[in-house]
Amino acid sequence: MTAAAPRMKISYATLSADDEQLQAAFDAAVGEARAELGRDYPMFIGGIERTGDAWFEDRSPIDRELLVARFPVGTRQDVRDAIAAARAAFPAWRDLGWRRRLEIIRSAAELISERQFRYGALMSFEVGKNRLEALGDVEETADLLRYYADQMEAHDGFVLPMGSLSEAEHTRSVLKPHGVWGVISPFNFPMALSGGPAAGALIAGNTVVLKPSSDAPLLGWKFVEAMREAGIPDGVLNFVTGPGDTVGAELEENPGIDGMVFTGSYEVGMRLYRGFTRDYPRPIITEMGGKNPAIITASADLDEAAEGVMRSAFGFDGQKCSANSRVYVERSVAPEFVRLLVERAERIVVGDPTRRENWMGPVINERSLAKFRDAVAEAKQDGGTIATGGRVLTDGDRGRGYFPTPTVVTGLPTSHRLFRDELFVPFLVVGEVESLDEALRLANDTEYGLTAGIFSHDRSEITTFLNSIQAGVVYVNRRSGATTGAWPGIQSFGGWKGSGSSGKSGLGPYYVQQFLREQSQTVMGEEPPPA
Ligand code: UN1
Repeated sequence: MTAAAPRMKISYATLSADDEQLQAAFDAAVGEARAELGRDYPMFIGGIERTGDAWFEDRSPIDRELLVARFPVGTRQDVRDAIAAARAAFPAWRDLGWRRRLEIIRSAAELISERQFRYGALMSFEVGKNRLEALGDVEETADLLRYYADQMEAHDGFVLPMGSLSEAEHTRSVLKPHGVWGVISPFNFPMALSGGPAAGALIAGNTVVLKPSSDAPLLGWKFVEAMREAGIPDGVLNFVTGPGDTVGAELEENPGIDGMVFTGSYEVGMRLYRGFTRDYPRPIITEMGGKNPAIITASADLDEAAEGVMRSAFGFDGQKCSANSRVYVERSVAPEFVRLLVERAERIVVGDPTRRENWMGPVINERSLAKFRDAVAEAKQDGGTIATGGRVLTDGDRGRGYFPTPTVVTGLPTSHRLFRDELFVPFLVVGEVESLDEALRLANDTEYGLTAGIFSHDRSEITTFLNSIQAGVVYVNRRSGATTGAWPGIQSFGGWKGSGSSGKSGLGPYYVQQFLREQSQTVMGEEPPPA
């Protein structure tokens, strides 16, 4: 970035789009990013760049004619080599000690923060995030590295003196790394959900093979770039690209992988969960989908509710597993709530998200757009009303990308599948309910349990909600996002039920421990040597 680039704290919830300095810095970064598009990038195996015979294209969802980058079509052999390199690098990385590991991770975090505009602009081209969402994703990555590093330090490397049954006995609990972790990351937070899980594993002393989404490998690559510049030793963080059914499958099946983090859909996550533990119980952290509800009671501030729902339903086109995709609103306030929501949705400007004026960009690919079209058609056919949206914009430049409009559907029965299935598009269904109890019953009647929100100004309703909602991340009266926008060290982010497997959340205080296994050490007589 240019010398004038400001250094700002950017999160999803706190940033103002009116900041002129920020907008100017982003404009400059877009120009630089554009000049950087269209290059070929290698995989990294044991610190060595590797390409191959075949390439796949990473094209921008803003404009199909825009080639963002090309990456190698990795093979099973590439993955085997990456796993072997990670195994070979493991003992030295483990024995380096956590203090030294933290220095490397923390300097990578600084590099990522310094480059927030450059990486943010590239991300905007690669996945279609608007400026603030892209900058937020980059800074979230840096904060994840910092926060997980702090965790290791706060627990003094997870060595804990235990009790003893006699004076001659010294016992401690030591958490130790497993070995090699696979990280499979999604397109929607291409940097934070590559960097966060990889950092968790690395801080704990494991080595990593990272496979990014084929829809968005570039920001995973940029994370690895920053880590390499920060001094991560060769072989500690390997990077492979290619299809799920070869590269992903090898990660799942290869016994040289000791643990796995997967973020993505419920279908793929559950298949992986079963496959990965087929022969023995290897740890696997899966973060899967959501069908996240917002409940609006008669005591809500409807303006606050409409704003919070709008931001979480349509931010990044609803392509967050935290997105708000269904609303249960008390009948008496439903018409007014829908009016306020529609008014806001219609003010959203849709278009090239690298440009300041556009708040909503494209969805990631043709398949997503088809899903959107099908949902609209199905809603109409089954008697729903398209309160706003329902269209795909194809005029001018937008015809070269995938631009749905923010869509609100009313009038469908709450038993309809559009209240049940995750779509990952800007499509929100609103159902009317008689009571909070009915809303909670419907909200919980799902295989998912990721995020949820309520808008209510009645203390007892809020208590009831907090006591009975089945979700890992919940928000009350949050104008900046009814169900989205968790931040490292502030909101732990993890799913219950079909949304996540571990019961401990990303972004939270118990994350790093999941990459470690416990050893009890009893030494008789003398004090044990340092752990
Ligand atoms: C995801 O969508 O995969 O709370 C994760 C949020 C983000 C995380 C979303 N921090 O919206």
